[in-house]
Amino acid sequence: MLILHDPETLRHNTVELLGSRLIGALECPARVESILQAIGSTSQHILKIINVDNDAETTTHAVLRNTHDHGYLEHLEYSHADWISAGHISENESILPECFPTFKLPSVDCSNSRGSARINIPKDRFARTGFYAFDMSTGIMKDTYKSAVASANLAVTAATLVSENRALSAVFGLCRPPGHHCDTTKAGGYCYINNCVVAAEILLSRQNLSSAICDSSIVILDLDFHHGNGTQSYFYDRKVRYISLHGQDEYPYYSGSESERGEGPGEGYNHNFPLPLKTSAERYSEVLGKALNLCTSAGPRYLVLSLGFDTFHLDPLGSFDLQTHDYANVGYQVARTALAHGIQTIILLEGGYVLEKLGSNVSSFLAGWARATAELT
Ligand code: SP5
Ligand code: ZN
Repeated sequence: MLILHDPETLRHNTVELLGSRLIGALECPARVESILQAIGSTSQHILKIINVDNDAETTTHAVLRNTHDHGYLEHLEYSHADWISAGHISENESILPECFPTFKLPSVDCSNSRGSARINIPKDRFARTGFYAFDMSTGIMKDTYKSAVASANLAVTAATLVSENRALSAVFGLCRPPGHHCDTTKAGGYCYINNCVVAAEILLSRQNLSSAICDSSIVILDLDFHHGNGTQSYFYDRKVRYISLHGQDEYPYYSGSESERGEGPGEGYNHNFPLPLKTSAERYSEVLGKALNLCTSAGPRYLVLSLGFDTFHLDPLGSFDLQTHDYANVGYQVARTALAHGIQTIILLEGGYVLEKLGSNVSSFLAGWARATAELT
């Protein structure tokens, strides 16, 4: 497995309101450090260090502008400095929202966003932070934008490498911050830029396709414990299949039900598998089998795998019952399906918050992947 990492992704380190406490965000640099340490101790994988300043960055900025709201991107890039110059925070503090635009107003401006009516952008800088966020777990600190771009750049690089080399069966981007909760206009759930959207659009553009037209060449499978509301919403009216296994009635609370099947041209392309509290590894594997059957049904060329490890039994933000050795089976199951169908996989890291175990869980997943690869190639 080719694994991609950019040290710039380690700079983002912020706060969140969890329960009623303002704490250091559980999504922290030590997560990726734990993974690097674990994969460093085996020689089975190739770790490639990417620097966001390389050629791919131009492509990354282009795909960001094509997929994400421009006002939102500017907010990510400049709001921290703006708050500093206004004297509201010091260099090492983070911005958090205080008020969200949930009011029903007579004057709405739908012109700058697809799908949802938008309230006018507030002039007040405190208010603007709420306009561009949907929760309080997504603080903006001085390096957030740099890390988010580096994270997205890993998705771009993974997608580019896979599309340039048919023999490369899988590339794993150690993305952080994660992406699947971001809907391209708002930050939330530790996500600022939707890396999965970015990877999918790169894969499509390199085939001279766009998600706006019929396309079955890519399929997205989301195995983070939480429903990928942002990814679902981006593809909801498009013919790109999105499949998610996640905790039922858990964060982000307002999406992820089985009844969400896609709309318009995308109707029938969205598949949610909400699973109850304490779902066992056996049950998880059974549902994953169904999801993988859906993945292969239209003969895709690429699988984009949003991979979270917050399905771990000890995760503070999850409630499933997977243990370290179970990730080997998850890796094996996905890899067998992908390899048997000639599908190339782009794996993007999403959640997983048990720092001491995240590295071993990722290693276990990779060992399962390697076993399937050894059997099938
Ligand atoms: C990428 C990702 O995994 N984001 C998740 C963000 C979740 N943030 C808020 C979670 C609130 C959880 N409440 C306690 C649940 C304990 N089972
Ligand atoms: Zn998650």
